[in-house]
Amino acid sequence: ATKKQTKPFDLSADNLQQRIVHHLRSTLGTHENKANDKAWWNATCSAINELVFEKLTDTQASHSKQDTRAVNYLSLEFLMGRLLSNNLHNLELFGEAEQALKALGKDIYQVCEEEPDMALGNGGLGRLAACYIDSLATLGYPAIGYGIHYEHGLFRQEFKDGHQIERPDSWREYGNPWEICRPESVQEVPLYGYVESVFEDDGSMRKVWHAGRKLKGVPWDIPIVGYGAKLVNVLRLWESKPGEAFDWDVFNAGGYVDAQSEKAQAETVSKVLYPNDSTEQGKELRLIQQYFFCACSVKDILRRFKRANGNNWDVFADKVAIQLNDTHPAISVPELMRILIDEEGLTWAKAWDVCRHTFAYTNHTLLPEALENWSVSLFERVLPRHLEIIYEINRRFLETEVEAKWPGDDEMKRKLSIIKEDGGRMVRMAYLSVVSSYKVNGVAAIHTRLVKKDLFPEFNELYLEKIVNVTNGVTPRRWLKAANPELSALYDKTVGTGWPTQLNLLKDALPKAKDKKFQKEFMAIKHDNKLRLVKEIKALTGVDVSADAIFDIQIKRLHEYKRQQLNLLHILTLYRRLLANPELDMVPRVFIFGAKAAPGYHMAKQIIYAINKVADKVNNDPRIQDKLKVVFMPNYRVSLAEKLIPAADVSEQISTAGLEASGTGNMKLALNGALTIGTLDGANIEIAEEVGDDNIFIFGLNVDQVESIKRQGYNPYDYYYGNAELKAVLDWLDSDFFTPGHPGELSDIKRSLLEWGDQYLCLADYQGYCDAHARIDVAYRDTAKWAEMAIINSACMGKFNSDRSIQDYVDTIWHLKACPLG
Ligand code: DL6
Repeated sequence: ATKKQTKPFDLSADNLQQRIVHHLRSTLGTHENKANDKAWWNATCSAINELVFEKLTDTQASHSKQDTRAVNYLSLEFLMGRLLSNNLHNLELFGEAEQALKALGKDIYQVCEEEPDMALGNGGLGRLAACYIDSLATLGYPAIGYGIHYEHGLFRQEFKDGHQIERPDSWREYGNPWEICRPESVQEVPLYGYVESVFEDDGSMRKVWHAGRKLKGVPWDIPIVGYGAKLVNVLRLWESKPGEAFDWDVFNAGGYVDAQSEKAQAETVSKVLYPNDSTEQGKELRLIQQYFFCACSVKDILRRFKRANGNNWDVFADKVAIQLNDTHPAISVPELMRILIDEEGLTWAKAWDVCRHTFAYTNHTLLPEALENWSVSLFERVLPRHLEIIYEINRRFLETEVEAKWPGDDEMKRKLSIIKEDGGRMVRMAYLSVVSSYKVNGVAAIHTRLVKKDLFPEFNELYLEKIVNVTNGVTPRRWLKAANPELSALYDKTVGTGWPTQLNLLKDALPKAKDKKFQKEFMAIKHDNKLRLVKEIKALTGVDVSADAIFDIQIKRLHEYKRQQLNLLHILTLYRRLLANPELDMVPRVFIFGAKAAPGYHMAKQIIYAINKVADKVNNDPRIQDKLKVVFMPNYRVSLAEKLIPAADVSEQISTAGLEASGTGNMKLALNGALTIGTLDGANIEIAEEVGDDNIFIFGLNVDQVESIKRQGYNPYDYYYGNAELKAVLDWLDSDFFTPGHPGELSDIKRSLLEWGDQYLCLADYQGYCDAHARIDVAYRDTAKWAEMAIINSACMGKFNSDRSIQDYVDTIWHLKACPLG
């Protein structure tokens, strides 16, 4: 076990207590006697910020002095969750803060509950970005996250008669203590207009973009405290405002109302996060959002570069790495080209060389609907100069690189063109990203294999070393240390306190996996966490559940490929069996769901409705003697995940093989001692390699089998007619059993699985899935064996530390040098 380092801030609880009281009085203008919990939370944040902002300033000074290469992580989403508890843990001040608040009569957990989640993301992609900036800071790498300062994050989900209702999320309605506005770094963002060719006296020609509209990007900085506070990096989020020039004329001419409406239009750009976890296609506002944050970020990057290096463009790529988190920020490539050529006067060749050594791109999905294509006509209207640049990138790419590799092959040129010509002209943002980047990565081994084989096979042939794998990871600070304090303490005691950074150290607990005393301690912690969740379930859903049941949890976005509907079919199967035989010998199960559906995704919303309706029935049916419970937790988000994950016995990772790029919930759940029931998909495969096949419940078709069954012509009716239980549960959905008086309300689910072709092969995997659950039922009865398996799962998650992922990025893509403070 590693020795505990000295703390980054040697603050006593007493000292912290004084600072909290000071802020309560002088920052918030209230008093201990009348302050509510929100004020206590605010005062605690302010007390912590005294330290955080000091470190932030030191970090910035040190980085600009050292001027080493930094990574700029561009992401349309950062799903941060709450910051107070995380920051306290990373500063190693949680214990002191707990004591300080206790002395003031406050419970720290209750105070932390006051913080609204920063839900500036949809799901996996955004949460990954949050884990990565935590790891970058922890490892001491110079890095800055760039994104949008959405006024409204992902919608708040409520259920009304089982249906999902979306309500606005106003996370910063009453301010946010973690951010500071930086008016000195405001950027201007041009849009629309036309491009003029200006001929110079020397016969040369340059392009001038006359924008039709200008926005202002106002930066808000959120400090990112690394664990051990080696440094404090920044997440810089841009808020849109009207440009300086344009509304004053209208205003002065008496058009006060018109000026206000222009202001509102400009502010719309950072108003809301698009609530889809695959891409919103063709929406002008979405394109503007993407360009808005890329333009601000690229200008900000250039400003910092020029401050240190002037116009020495030869060293640009030595100092600057820009990571494109999926294709959403891909427009930053033509933006950098535009600035270098039109404003800085570089030749095309030089500018392209700079770009090609600067950008790298992460692909997060193979789903065709998520691959961004923008219509050429929309592009032309909104970003006319960028379209010209993309045309030129494409022309040169096809005429030189593709021609050299496949001479005279016009079909190949058509296939690889960044501009798709058939079925309406489109800009293929993924192709633009691959062509412009020096590295492209997938997010799990199987995913990268499929990116190479199915998504970009020709690019993989053309650029031999370009596509690489970096398997995702999660930060153990948030997802174990902060979320599961009891298990953390057990690990501290067992393997020492170094594990929050060296997660492989958890393996030192493996020899204790069979130790009865250790098993008892480990499972007692799980039980405590389950008891806490029992209360939360009661508070949020009104349902009583027992902590002695198996807690079987599926938490992730609602999507047909993630197959919550398959989980439902199995629940219906158990329910049917219990109705036929109430004495059926089964370990009681609580099936717990958490998921938001995109507001326009009909089938996803139907699945939520169906689960809620089945839950109503099952939970109130005395015949089954509480052996089965189903709960759908409303408003799934990071802070709810932190309560669910430590309490899970079973982790549902049941996507159709080949469709979940990686998954990260699978890692968090296993780290907290849940056993996975899963397909051979995404990072499940690597989890199985780490924990061993005996400690995971794998079922279903693998990627090759999925391909072959589809090739042969998949017919879901074969499974329907060939499996009486399956047929019965599907037919059940047509009745009004779950929706009394309204037969057919759940029929769309059956239709999608039969008439509409069962695109995600639920019926093919149904029996294997039920059998795997039966194996879980057997395994859980052997409490010692189950405990051993749970311990092995948790202790073997070292690989999935996001610090390891970041180190992989550093070694294979970014090549950064760690620059911790002093
Ligand atoms: O890489 C992070 C995360 C993966 O773990 C998930 O498997 C994948 O579905 C998710 N993708 C998205 C949507 N992507 N786009 N575009 O969130 O990325």
